[in-house]
Amino acid sequence: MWPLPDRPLIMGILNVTPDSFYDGGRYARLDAALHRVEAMLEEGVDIVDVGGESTRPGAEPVPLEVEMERVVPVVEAIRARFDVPISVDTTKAAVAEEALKRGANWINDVSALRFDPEMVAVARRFNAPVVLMHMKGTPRTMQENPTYTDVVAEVHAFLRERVAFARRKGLARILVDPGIGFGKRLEHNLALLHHVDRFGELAPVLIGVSRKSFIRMLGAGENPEDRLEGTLAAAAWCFLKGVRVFRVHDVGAHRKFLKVLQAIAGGAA
Ligand code: HH2
Repeated sequence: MWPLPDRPLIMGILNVTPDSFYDGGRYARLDAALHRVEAMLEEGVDIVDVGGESTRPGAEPVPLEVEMERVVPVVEAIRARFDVPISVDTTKAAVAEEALKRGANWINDVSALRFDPEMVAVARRFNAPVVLMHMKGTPRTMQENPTYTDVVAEVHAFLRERVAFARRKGLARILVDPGIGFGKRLEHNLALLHHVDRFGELAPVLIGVSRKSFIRMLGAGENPEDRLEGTLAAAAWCFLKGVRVFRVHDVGAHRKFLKVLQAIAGGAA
């Protein structure tokens, strides 16, 4: 799926983990994961993002073999049954490579090619679109007192450098993501969302706000289950600010929501 179509894309989250903050444990079994993909397709998903390592604050890294065992069979089974683009949410080049060999299409690397020096070569070999996300620190430590002088300028400079690095290494299919919740306090997340259009100067923007804790901090949903309205409000803002890909748990809700926004934005009768 490149170049990106000129409409907002919905990336459906499929965490095949025991511990993700919202869907942890739900899709760890292969049949449950496949049912979830089928439901997402019925709801209008554009690309399924398969992840085998939780990156919620405080999460411990998962050993390579464990992540492989979680991700690779699921990618293979999705590819065998469904005609849907697949993204692999990993920072490990070996996981990305195996997933791409079995039919995955995109790499979603929350470390922006920093954690594994082999990742860039894998992306180049498969000519895969790559999501470069900003994170301060690692998931285990990132929420320990994150500080910025000017969060928007700092994240912009980081992503600009990462895009330049990726281009230098021969990658041409790049998206950027300011990394909501990854080493950010509430005010940092709000500033990044407020100015999210700025990142569009660098590359098409992907955003992941789905049910995240900044929504709780705004008093709009104590538990992840209660945060759909807040998620959709953030999605509406991002749509109006030119975000191209929405990484979400609730595919159907976003599809309906974006249909109406698109129609109004386009002035359709
Ligand atoms: N957020 C999460 C994971 N991967 N990738 C990108 N590009 N952008 C994001 O904002 C993003 C991401 C965290 O959310 P989730 O997958 O729902 O939870 P967990 O990390 O606990 O598995």
